[in-house]
Order: sequence, then structure tokens, then C-alpha cells
Amino acid sequence: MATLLYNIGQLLTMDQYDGQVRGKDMNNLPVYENYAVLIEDGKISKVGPSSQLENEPADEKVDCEGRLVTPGIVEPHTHLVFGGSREHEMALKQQGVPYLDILKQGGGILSTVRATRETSEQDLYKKAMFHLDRMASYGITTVEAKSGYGMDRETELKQLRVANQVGKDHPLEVVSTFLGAHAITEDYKDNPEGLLDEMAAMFPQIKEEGLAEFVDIFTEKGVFTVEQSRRYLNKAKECGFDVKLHADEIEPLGGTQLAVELGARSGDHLAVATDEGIEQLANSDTIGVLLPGTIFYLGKGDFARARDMIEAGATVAISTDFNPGSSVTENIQLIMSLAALKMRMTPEEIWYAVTTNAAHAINRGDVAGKIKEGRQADIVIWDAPNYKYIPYHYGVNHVNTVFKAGKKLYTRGGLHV
Ligand code: IZC
Ligand code: ZN
Repeated sequence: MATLLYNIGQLLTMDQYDGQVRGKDMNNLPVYENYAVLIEDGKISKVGPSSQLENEPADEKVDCEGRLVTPGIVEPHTHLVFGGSREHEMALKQQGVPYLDILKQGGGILSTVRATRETSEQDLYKKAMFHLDRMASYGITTVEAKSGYGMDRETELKQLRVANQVGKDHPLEVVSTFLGAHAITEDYKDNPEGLLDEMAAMFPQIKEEGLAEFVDIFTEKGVFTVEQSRRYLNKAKECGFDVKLHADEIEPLGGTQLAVELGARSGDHLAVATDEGIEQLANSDTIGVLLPGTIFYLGKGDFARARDMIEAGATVAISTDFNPGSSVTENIQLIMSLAALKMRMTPEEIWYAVTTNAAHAINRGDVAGKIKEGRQADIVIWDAPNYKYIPYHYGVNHVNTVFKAGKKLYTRGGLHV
């Protein structure tokens, strides 16, 4: 099966650099005009000027009519699998009750933990499939999924099994992360170390069964300290996991520095990272995964200092942080607008942040985030004339067609799962 996309107005291949793209390099974004891409057997076989490829034999020829074409978007931070929802907490938020206070009162994450424990594996599966469909409709072709709403052995395993099963059954690729250390449950109120021990005891089984690639922890005031996080993640590394941290989201505890110290693949949030944290990040290979949707949704003012990070030389990715509490959206395009408007990222930086760098943040740099001969054909045709248009025209879906591994997954008209 061969598909030719021709008459592409602007093609972003995102293939200027090998490896993650850092600092000022994030502004060097080649744009190929009047190009074409040939897809054969799910892979990209040719990329070149439309005039040269237009006569290639193909089963299907798609006239892109001057539209923008980019790699499929990579979403490196979601809490995909969960039971219930938390719309009842919106009124509390409106009254100004802080996120961490809602959690302290047994709500927030703990409310979703109760709902997830009560939801059957089959219902969690259906719900996750629904959200994956919606992510696909926004142009996402690879997605990371965290557990962390079980925080007991049985429910964490249930969540991880669901993440792996939807990854097999849905066309989107799902990269699984174990976030057993997401909050402190009632049982462990006076003994957070006990919870961490229980979760760490699961590492060998999770590794053996291939249920997760990464281990993550919520390093935050009232949740896990830097010391506890260091010990826990070191154990994860000893068991062969790559690690990530929810770091410096609300209180500046030094999670950014810890992410660098541990050689974490990514430090996520970093909204209140200090000068020292930013400098260390810039001198490391740890990727800063910034989540401006969360700051917006929590009604806070401290968006991550993306400009300082990039100017210091850090590698930056962005993500929805899709979850039922602090960022309830699958719309990565809205996040691209927030990155532009609230973190003053340039359109060029934003495109690297949702493709190549996001792929590296979940160890998929070699397979996702680029349009390159030989790679899986994860491609989006946009109803837009150029790449700057997507963050500019905010809050709506600009996707025309999504291809996953060469198959048409979604068009404006609906899903083709
Ligand atoms: O369910 O509130 N920050 N974890 C850490 C979250 C937000 C997700 C949630
Ligand atoms: Zn998160």
C-alpha cells in the first residue's frame, strides 16, 4: 500500500538535528515548501519536492492543497487511565481553595484514587480508549500514560495493565510509566516511607512483566520530600527503570536539581524552578517537560520560565498533563497556544517541544517526532497554511487528517479506528 501526500504548502520534517534539540537550536526550524511525502507499507519512503514526486506510483494520492504537514504530535506526560472525574471540585477552586489543600482534605488525587479503585478494569479500558480517540483527533500519535490512582498493589497493577492493553489495541502508541508514588493515602498518613516501600516492592514484577518503562514520583510539599524521592528513584534505577519526576510544580523544593542529579529522562512541571535549578537543567540531558495547561487550570500565575530555560541551553518539551484534576484537556493545540502566550515560546520552539523533544522525553526519539525516510509514517495534515498558524488560532482543532503508521486514523469527518 502506497500513499502519496503531495502539494504540501509547508512541510516540517523536524529532522535538522540528531538527538534532542536544546537551547537556541530550537529556533532553527527548516521549512520545506511545495513538498511531497511518499508512504509505503506504513513507512516514509520518500521526501522531496512535489514536482519530483508527483508522478510516483501510489494507491492513494492526497492533494494537500497547500496545507501544513508535520510529524504526528508526541504527548510525553498524561494520567490517561483513571476512574471518575472531579467537576465537583471546580467550585472549591473558584472559592480559592488551593490544589494542595484539597488534596490534604482527602480530595484531589485521593478522590480519583477512590474512583479508580472502584472502577472495573474493563470500564477503565473503555474510558482510556475514549480519551485516546480524542487525543488522536487533536493530532497526537504517541502518548505517555502514568498510573498513580491506585496506590495499592492491586489497583496500580490494574491501571498498568489497562495502559498496556490500550497500547496494544489502539493505533496510538502508549508508553507506560509507574507513578505509584503520587500522593499519601489515608492508610499511610503517618508513614509515607511505608507507602514508598510498598510501591518499590512492585518494581521487580513491573519490570519482569514489562508493564512500565519509567518510574515517576510527585516530589511536592505535603507529598514526597526530595530525600524520599531520591531514595525511591535510586531503587527504581537499580531495577533498570528510567526515571521522571513531578518536580517544582507548586512549591520550589529543588525537584529540578534532583531530576538532574539522578539523570532523570525528564523533570516535569518545573513551574517554580529556581535560577540554580534552571542552570543545572541547562547543563544536563534531562528534558524539561513544561505543562502550562496546569498552571492555567489551577488559576496560578507562575508559568514555567521557558525563556530562561531555553536561553540557558536546556531541552524543553511541552504537554497537556491530561488528568482529571489539574489539567482536564486532551487538546495539545491549546497547550501550544498557552506556551506561546504565557511562556513566550516561539512557534519554532513550540514545534520542537511537541515533536522531537517530546519523543526524547519518553525514549522514542528514534521512532517518533520526525518525518524521515525509513521511519514509521506518523503524520498530520493541518487545516492551516503555515506552522505559526496553529498556536496563533487558539482553542479549536486544526487537524485535517492524521496518519498513524501510514494508516488514516482520523479526518475532520471522524475517526477511522
Ligand atoms: O490528579 O491532580 N499534579 N498530579 C500531580 C496531578 C497533578 C494529577 C491530579
Ligand atoms: Zn502529571
